[in-house]
Amino acid sequence: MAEVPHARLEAIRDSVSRAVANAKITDIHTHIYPPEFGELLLWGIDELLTYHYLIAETMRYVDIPPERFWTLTKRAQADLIWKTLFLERSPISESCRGVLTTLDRLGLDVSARDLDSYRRFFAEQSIEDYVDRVFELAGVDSVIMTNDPFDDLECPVWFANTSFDSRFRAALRMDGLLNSWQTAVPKLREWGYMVNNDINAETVEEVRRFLRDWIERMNAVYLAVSLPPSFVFPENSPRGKLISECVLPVAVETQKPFAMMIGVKKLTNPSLRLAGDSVGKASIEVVEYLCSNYQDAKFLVTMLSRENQHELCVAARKFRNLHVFGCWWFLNNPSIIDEITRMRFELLGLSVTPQHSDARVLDQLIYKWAHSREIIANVLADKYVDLAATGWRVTEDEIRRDVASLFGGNFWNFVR
Ligand code: HDL
Ligand code: ZN
Repeated sequence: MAEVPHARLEAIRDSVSRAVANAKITDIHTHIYPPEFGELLLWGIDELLTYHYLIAETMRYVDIPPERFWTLTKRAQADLIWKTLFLERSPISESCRGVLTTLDRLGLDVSARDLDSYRRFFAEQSIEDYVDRVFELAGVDSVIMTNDPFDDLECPVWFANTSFDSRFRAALRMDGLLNSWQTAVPKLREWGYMVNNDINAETVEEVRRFLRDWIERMNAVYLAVSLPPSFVFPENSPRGKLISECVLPVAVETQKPFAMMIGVKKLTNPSLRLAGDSVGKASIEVVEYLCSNYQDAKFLVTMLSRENQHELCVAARKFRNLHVFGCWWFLNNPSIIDEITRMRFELLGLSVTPQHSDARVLDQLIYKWAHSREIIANVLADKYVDLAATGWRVTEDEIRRDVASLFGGNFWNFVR
């Protein structure tokens, strides 16, 4: 074991910090939209404060029922959240800290705690310029959206053939199709797809046509669905049949990856609405089965339960058509990002996409990537320091090469 000079260790850490700080990121899963999508694009301090993560945290303190909270205006909700989580107690949670990181990186005086002055700043922004500023501050050069044909606000945008900012790429989100088939049938029929509740041969062909049409309409980068902890496959259910007869054949035919986001328990507390979802440990066997039995399909997988992470890494060691990504939702916290990233680098080397932002509010790109870059850079530097102790000397170019692969390169190679 070579004794590594302190100066060499510092040089390694500096090189990694620079490479990660300068990396141009592809954010492979978000819920943000370009201005052309109208009110689907959320931005500014009141949207930052009413992020559903902060609503859940606020409801733990305030003595008003959720039903009453939902009657408040967005501004009144933001005022209550600001008072409750930021002024009446220190904002130490990751979601609270994120708001402050964003304000700070935008050049606002966080120490002033002056919500009205922050509101005045955002009111002065033109959204077109502001999108550029957010992407620049976040160091992001493209984002993959979450695009749901069954969303009544979003669907018309696609039928209007609106052209929009090429930094925003689409992912065809299939929850409406796969997780609520009975509701999907009338909509599909309204759009001219002659489907029946009974998934017979004609329905299979029509759903395949629906998928092909939307992949083309969106120029979708991948197909995605969120799945419960109870997800099993194969399964004699509408979801099981639709995945095996429609999604997988079209994914293979188009070579679009099938992104499975597994482990969400929807509406554990319905009164909290979007903030009411929870997490459960899912079956890694379903991932192994799919990767093993559909070797000409490509699977992007992220799992929501911390308890699934190690077995997901091991599964990825067995199947090259499995690409692991992100520290999703309840995992997107410094202590867990650190743990999961170390586990992944140790088991999978650089063959992962360690993070996505899941940003719902445009400005969140700034904090979600500031926080994650710091953690991922620290873990990566530790790994190069471990290498240095063997006598291996990694060059600056090699560090930049490795970092580029983690922050988008691996993803685009997998997608192609
Ligand atoms: O299903 C998903 O894509 C999740 O990310 C949900 O949108 C969730 O509400 C969320 O925003 N998590 O960060
Ligand atoms: Zn998401």
